[in-house]
Amino acid sequence: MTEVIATNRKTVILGMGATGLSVARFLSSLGESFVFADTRNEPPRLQEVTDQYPGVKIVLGAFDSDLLVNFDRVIVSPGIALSEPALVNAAELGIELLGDLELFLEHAKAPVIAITGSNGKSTVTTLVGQMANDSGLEVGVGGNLGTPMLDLLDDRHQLYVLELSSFQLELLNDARGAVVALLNVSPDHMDRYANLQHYHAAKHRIFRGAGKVVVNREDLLTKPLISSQISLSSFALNQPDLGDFGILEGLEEGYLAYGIERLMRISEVSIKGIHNLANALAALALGYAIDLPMASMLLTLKNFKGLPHRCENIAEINGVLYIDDSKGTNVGATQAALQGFGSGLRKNLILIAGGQGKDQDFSGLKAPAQKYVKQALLFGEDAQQIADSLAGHCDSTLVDSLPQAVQRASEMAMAGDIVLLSPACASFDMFSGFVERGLCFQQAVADLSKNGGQACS
Ligand code: UMA
Ligand code: ADP
Repeated sequence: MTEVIATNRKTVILGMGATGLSVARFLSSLGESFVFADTRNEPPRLQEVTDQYPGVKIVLGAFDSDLLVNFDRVIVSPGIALSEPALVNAAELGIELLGDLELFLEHAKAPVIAITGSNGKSTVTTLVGQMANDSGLEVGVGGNLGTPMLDLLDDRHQLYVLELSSFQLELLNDARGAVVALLNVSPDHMDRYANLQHYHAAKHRIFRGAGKVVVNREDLLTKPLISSQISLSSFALNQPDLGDFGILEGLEEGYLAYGIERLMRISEVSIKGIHNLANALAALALGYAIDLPMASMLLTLKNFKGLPHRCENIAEINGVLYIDDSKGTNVGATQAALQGFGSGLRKNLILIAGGQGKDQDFSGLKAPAQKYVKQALLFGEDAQQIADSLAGHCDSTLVDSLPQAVQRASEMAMAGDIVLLSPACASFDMFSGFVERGLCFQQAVADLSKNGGQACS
């Protein structure tokens, strides 16, 4: 049980989402009082908060710039940007700003593995958690993945595995000896950051105070910039040096390897796609860093089927494969999916993409679209922007909705083609999140088979 340490500190929790509520539960368990504030007039979980914390003050609506001046400590939810004037003001006044991560690390009694990157975080976090679990450890797995990290705290746990977003890292000052990984860096959340350097700087905060570091040796942006004595190992899809993870004898028929040691045939890895081999190697490097037994980790890798809505094979209708990659929410992810499913022989992909572009530059899609995409079907808020980027590289058509895109795709697909939903965008213009978008796609595909399998024209 958590020790009760009541204080007179005046604390405000900013944000009444999953994180804010977990912070409230945590502070309550310590006997500490707090105030809630949320920029929204009607945050979705308001009723739950008023029911659970009847005496607690709640401030709703746009923050006044002096909202925080009378507090000692502000606990900021990841969805709130630090550029919010009330936070800028509080920082200038020397008021303590922190996120749930700092609180978590302060109170976690077991070792922590922390994973960030632009893509692959959820897959690697889940896989490492499964490896630890299969090797007999009591493990808490969460963070950006879904379960707020403070809800994981439990003295029975022997290990924590956290997925961390750039938002959650913005206020981190000391990783307190955690084993950390930065998987890859490509542009994302450009509506929150002034430029790629700012996003990169947020990601790199994971290295502060880290015990061991795992990086991607083929992605220079993942390497720590400061020289340090931290123990560093790497993974990538090429031949590894001694002490690193990689591939021997090529991607076609080769092996996952540790230095010169062959570990497992690539064909035995269940999760498909080249990007998932990188994820598998990252997971092995992290597990190795905390001494998980190699044989057990390799067995987990053989059995791990991957997460829903990440390059998930959902149906084959009249020889046409339908893939749900709804979690492909930025250009880097969609590039990986196009490269993973594109055929070298002919243009075999019908790409369904679009949504909220988060101020991204879509030009990174041009080359893989030119090579693999016979038709792009684009929907949502920033569909036109994607169409403009793809002009001259593949045929594009704007459609009104995702089900309409699926219908059109089924009419133009031939046996051997793949219909790939990999939106390169957030979903919030039309859906509650990537899960709802993926389920909508799956339903539209199921409707095709019900209607007699119109996937082949
Ligand atoms: N918001 C306001 N005003 C506020 C507070 C929040 O408008 O005062 C808005 C935010 O802009 C955002 C939404 O409310 O649109 C939720 O923000 P939040 O900070 O309250 O989020 P939580 O419900 O606490 O969920 C957060 C993560 N969400 C974000 O970082 C936006 C969840 O990641 C995470 O699972 C959860 O904590 C538990 O750790 C989700 C996510 O989309 C899956 N993450 C982004 C991503 O993966 O790309 C970073
Ligand atoms: P995240 O949690 O970082 O969003 P996920 O594991 O949920 O990552 O994968 C989301 C999508 O990102 C996948 O559906 C795939 O399109 C892409 N992806 C996954 N791993 C990688 C990787 N290592 N490199 C590039 N893209 C990837």
